[in-house]
Amino acid sequence: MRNRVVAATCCGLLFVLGAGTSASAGAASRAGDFSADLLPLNKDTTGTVDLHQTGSNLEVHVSVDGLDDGTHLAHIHGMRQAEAECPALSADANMDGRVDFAEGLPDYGPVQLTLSRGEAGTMLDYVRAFRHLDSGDGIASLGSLDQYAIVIHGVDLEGDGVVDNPDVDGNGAGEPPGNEISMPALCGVIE
Ligand SMILES: [Cu+2]
Repeated sequence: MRNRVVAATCCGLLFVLGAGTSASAGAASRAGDFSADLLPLNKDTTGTVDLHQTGSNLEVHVSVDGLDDGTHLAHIHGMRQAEAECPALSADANMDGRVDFAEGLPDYGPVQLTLSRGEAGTMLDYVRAFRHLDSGDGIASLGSLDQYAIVIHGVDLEGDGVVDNPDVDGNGAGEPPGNEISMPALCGVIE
């Protein structure tokens, strides 16, 4: 039950932040292989994401090891027709030593596509297929993938070894600096 509450809180926030960006992209047929090297943001580990796009089909392979145990959301982030980047530590506006979800937004942009489906643990290794990416049907009309970035979320802030608390500050707000679920762990630009 606790996990369900956590997920609802988190995804509500992400949905709001991702709203208003669903401009339609061209319906041109696209094909290609892309990849993102996931580099440390708030967690000192690495990973890779391979993406294979054929027309309106997209297959994604997420591979990460060395995460904190617990929940790990994974998204394609970005602003259409703009270059999504991964934030530098200089984006840490409140100087708490981490680039939280909100602090990173100007660089990686809002959520465009959720890759995760409730995965948890220290290692992620899954392949997932998506469809209709160029059809403008409201799922995602992403266009060329190399304008986006991938963010893997979930960092243990309390030191209990588990990513499970969206409100470490305990004020009921679930604000990004104290949100283990939304805290970005790794980021990689799609190339
Ligand atoms: Cu995300």
